[in-house]
Amino acid sequence: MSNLKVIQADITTLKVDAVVNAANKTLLGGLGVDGAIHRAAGPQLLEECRQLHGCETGQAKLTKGYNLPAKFVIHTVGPIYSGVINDNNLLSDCYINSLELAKKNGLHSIAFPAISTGAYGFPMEKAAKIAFATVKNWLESNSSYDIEVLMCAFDKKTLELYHNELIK
Ligand code: AR6
Repeated sequence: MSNLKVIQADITTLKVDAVVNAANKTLLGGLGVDGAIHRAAGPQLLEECRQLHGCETGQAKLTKGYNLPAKFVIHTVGPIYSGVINDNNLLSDCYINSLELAKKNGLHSIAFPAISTGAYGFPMEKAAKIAFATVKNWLESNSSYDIEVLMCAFDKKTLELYHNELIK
């Protein structure tokens, strides 16, 4: 049985098979959740990321978790919000491709941050609707695969929004 949960946490503290990183196309680190994940994982993460030669928006790539409690990191690149419809599709792709990568690697728990809602400017409410609709749909379409999905809110306001989306 798969399940979807909402939590408020620093994603770098979560003991899951994979944490998702809201990275940029270089995959060479940055601020926000990306910076926090690289700091907590240690310099070996950047070394492995250098071998990946970047990542396109909406796509996802896997590395080890190094010093993180999580075994792996799934790096995905959210869209920089500009208000066009394609932003929504690309954000949805981030969730789908991360889940597909987790499944392909036999991972059974994954934690997502609120991709694109910080530096990349995606409105939180809109992003939350897309994130939950996408993940629920993926879980339904992959109901024979067991995976626990944690939607990780960094602050209380996001947690409340996430709770509302969870029960919809
Ligand atoms: N745990 C969980 N969530 C967090 C954490 C954390 N430790 N830190 C921040 N958040 P952002 P983006 C939340 O800016 O918008 C980087 O420089 C935060 O509150 O990290 O996809 C990359 O290198 C927000 O809701 O990612 C890229 O250049 C959410 O994570 C760019 O920022 C995403 O905020 C990506 O921007």
